[in-house]
Amino acid sequence: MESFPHSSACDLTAEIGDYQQFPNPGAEHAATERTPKPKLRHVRVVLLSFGLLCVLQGILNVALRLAVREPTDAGGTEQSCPQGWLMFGSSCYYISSQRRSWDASRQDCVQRDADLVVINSTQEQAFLTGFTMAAWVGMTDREEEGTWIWVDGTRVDKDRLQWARGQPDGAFGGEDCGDLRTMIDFIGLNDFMCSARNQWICEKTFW
Ligand SMILES: [Ca+2]
Ligand SMILES: [Ca+2]
Repeated sequence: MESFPHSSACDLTAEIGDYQQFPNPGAEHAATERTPKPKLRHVRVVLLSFGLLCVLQGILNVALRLAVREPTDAGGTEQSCPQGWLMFGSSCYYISSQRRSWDASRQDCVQRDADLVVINSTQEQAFLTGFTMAAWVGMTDREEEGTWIWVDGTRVDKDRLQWARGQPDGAFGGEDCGDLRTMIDFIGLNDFMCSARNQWICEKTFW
């Protein structure tokens, strides 16, 4: 990169040096008397301009740093996730290492100022796939068998999201809670017994 500070400083000092070498016809005589060696003067000018440039650079650095930091200090638009959470799109995700029932998992999310994850897109599903073999997500068909609802009240778009092979199957006398599977030959959403113990995924959005 040509804009590297040192290279620009060198160019500038060279220019000043060249300029100093041009004779000043009016004061030539007096000048040579006051400063007997023009070469020494040349070196002094170079050193002085280099010093000045360094000072300027320092001031610029501080000013830039302040300018960059200011908006984040003011707060508001900065987007970051709590430590240990993952960021994707405009959401933060917590993936538990423990295993709990669907209800206990949801409770944990609420305590973290979040809720079980609502999967809104195939991209979001793809992002969350692979972290665990099975993790609770925020969908249930408790209210009406076969009608899957997210914890935010929206309906699960059954056709758009990927279900694991043959799911939902309502096995074991009805499975009313949803999890996300990443197992060999069994990848995608699945309905499962709410009382089973799974890992879980919490989500909180920036806005
Ligand atoms: Ca979501
Ligand atoms: Ca199932």
